Amino acid sequence: MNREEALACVKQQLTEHRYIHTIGVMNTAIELAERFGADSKKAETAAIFHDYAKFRPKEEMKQIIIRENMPEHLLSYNPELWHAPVGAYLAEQEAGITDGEVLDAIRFHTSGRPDMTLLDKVIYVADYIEPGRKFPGVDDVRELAETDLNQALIQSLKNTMIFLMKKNQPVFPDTFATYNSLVSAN
Ligand code: DGI
Ligand code: FE
Ligand code: FE
Repeated sequence: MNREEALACVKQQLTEHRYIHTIGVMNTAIELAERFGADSKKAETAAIFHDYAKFRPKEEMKQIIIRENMPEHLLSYNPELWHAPVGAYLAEQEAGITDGEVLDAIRFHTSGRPDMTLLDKVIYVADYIEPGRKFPGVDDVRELAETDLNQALIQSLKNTMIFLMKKNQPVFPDTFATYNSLVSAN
């Protein structure tokens, strides 16, 4: 599947706003891949499909999580987390994406995971800093991403956790585990 075919495939799944976000993530991910030495073609594909499942009904995502033996604790946390693992599954089943590294980058684009791959990091950070994002503190992350992908990742994880905690919302344990894996213990 070339870029145009992949974009046409996800466009049907997304709102106009989310499609524009996806284009932003794609361009940013390619830029970061080139800067930090990741595979830019894999970055392009993972970015295009990263929010593939964003608008699936919650009940459908829940059934897929159960049926496909995905981590059950996902169901006890914010349903916003579900579109990442379900998206990896559907990108394979429906869109025929088979590359395991690409599927993992989609699977972990919301929570991260301990010991993220370079491609995982590129997609996570690109999703956070693409030009359409207006989070408080996003410009600091954009600046860090000019030179240091890990620092950009740590800062975006921190911002997300602080954002959730300010709203008294639970933080998914995998997000904490990702953060912990990136900051040294001494
Ligand atoms: O799908 P996007 O909006 O492009 O971005 P995303 O996949 O990073 O989803 C972020 C949403 O997930 C945001 O509304 C916050 C929510 N969320 C809820 N709990 C957690 C969480 N995000 C992370 N990283 N960790 C959580 O524990
Ligand atoms: Fe997402
Ligand atoms: Fe996204």
